[in-house]
Amino acid sequence: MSKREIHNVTIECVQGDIADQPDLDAVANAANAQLRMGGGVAGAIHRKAGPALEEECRPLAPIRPGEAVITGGHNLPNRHVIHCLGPVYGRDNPSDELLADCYRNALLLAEKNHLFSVGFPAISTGAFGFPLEPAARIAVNTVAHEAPKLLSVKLVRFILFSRDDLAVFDRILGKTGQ
Ligand code: AR6
Repeated sequence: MSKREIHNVTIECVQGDIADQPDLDAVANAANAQLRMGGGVAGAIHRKAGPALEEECRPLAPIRPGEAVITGGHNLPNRHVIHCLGPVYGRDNPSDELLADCYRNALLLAEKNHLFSVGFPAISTGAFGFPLEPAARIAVNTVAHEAPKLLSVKLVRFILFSRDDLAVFDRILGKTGQ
C-alpha cells in the first residue's frame, strides 16, 4: 500500500475488493455500455448493490467509452456508484485518451456531487484487455493532473485486486510528481 499527497489530495493504492470499501463516498464501476451486471468489477458491484442498481441504471444507458454517470449505492456501503465505460483495448481509439476521460469525468461527477472520497478499480485492464502498466500510468497521472482543480474530492483510492497489480500502481504513484 502506498500513499501520496498531491495538491492537498491524498492518492493511495490498496489491494482489495471494490465492493468492500465502506469508508468511501463513492466507488467507480468498470461498467459495460448497457450498465448491466456483467463480470469482474461490474459483477461485484451489482451483486452487492442489489437489483435496484440495474433499475436505476436502465434509463441512463447506453454510455460511450470515456463517459461516466452517477447513481446511488443501494446496498453497497457507499452513497454513490460512478459508472465508467473504459475503452476496449485495440477497438475504442484513441484508447489512452478515452481511458483518461473515464477518470476525469468520474472526478467531475464526484465534484458536482460534493463528494470527499472516491475509489477506482483499474478500469479496462480486465475483460477490456488494456495492458496494466500503461493503464496504471494513465490512471495515476490523470488523477494527479486533476488534483489542483479538486475542491471537494480530497481522497482518491485505487483498489487493486491482485498483489502484482498493486505493485505496479505503487511504483508509478511513487514516481509521480518527482
Ligand atoms: N475489486 C477490485 N478490482 C477487481 C474486482 C473487484 N471486486 N474484480 C475484478 N477486478 P474488469 P474492464 C479487477 O474486467 O476491463 C465486465 O464484465 C480486474 O482484475 O472488471 O473495464 C463489464 O460488464 C481488472 O484488473 O473491467 C464490462 O463488460 C480490473 O479490475 C467489462 O467487464 C478491471 O477488470 C469491463 O472490462
